[in-house]
Amino acid sequence: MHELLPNFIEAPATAPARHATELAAGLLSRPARVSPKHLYDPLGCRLFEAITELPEYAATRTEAAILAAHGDHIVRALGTGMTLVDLGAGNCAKAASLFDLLRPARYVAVDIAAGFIRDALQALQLRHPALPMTGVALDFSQELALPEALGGGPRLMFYPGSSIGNFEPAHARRFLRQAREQCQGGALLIGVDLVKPLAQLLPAYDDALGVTAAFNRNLLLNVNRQLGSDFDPADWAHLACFDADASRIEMHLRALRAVRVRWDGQQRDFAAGDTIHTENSYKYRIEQFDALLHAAGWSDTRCWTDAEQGFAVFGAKA
Ligand code: AVI
Repeated sequence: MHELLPNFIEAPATAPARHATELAAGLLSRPARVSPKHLYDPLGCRLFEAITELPEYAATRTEAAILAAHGDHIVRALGTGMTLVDLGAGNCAKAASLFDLLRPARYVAVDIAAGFIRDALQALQLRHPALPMTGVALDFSQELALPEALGGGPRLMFYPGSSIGNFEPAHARRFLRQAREQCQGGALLIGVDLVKPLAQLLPAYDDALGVTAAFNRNLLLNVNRQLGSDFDPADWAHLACFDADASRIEMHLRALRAVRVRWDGQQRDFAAGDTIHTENSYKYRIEQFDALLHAAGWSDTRCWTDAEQGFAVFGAKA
C-alpha cells in the first residue's frame, strides 16, 4: 500500500520577490492592472468556491453535469490509466470525482495556492490510500513547466472550469502547446465556457449577493500582504462588463474617491473613477476553440456540451 502522505514539490517560481516586482509594475502602468492569479489567496480560494455555488454562476455545475453525462464517451475517446495532472487543482474535488472513471495511475495536483492543495491532497490521500499522489505548488500563469521529478508515462492534462478563458487567446495557445509537449503522448481534457446571451453572462460576474465583488476586492488585501501596500478595499467598487469584440468579460476595481496607494518608497495616485483591471474571462465558440486546439498541435478533438451549449468539455490527443 502507498504511504498515506502525498509527495509535495514547491517550484521556485512562486518566490515572493518576483510577485512583488510584477505587482509594482502593474500598479504603475496606465491603466493599472493586477494579474488574476492574485485573486487566489486562501480567502480568495474560498470566495471562488462560494461563487461556484451561486445561482448566477452556472459554469461549474454545467461542467460537472457534462462530465457525469458523457463519462463513458470521454473514457472511450481518451483512455484510462494515465497520470492525471490536475492544473489549477484547488480543492481537488473535480478531479477526485473522476477517479473511478479515469482510473489514473497517479494523481498530480498543481496549483499556485500551496496551502490550499496541501490540505486538500492530504484529505484525499486518506480516501484513496492506494493512489500515488503528488502536490506541485507552481505558478503556471506565465509558463507551464512541470518538475521533472513527476516521472514517466502518458499524462492526461486536466484543465477544468474554463480557467483557459482567463488567458489572452495567444497565451492560451502557447499554454495548450506547452500542455501537449508535457503530456508524454497522453491526452487533454479541458472545460471551456461558451459565448451566451449577455443577460446570463453579466450576472455570473456581478451576482446579487456580492460574492464576486468580495472576491475581486479581496485581491487588494492580497496585494497589501505581498507588496506591503496600503489599499483600503472600502475605497474600491467591483465592476464587470462584457467586451463583445474581444468576446470577454472584464473585471475591474473602480476608485470611489481619490486614493493614494503607497508601498516600499513608491506610490500611485488614483483619481475617483480610475480603474485597476483584475481579470479577463474569454468566452469561446465551439469551432473557435477547436481551431485553437489544432493550432496548438492537438488532434482527435472531441467536444461534449450541455443542451443549451452554455459550456463545452473538449477532449484531445497528443
Ligand atoms: C477561474 N475562472 C475560470 C473564473 C472565471 O469565470 O473566469 C474566475 C471568476 N472570476 C469571477 N468569477 C469567477
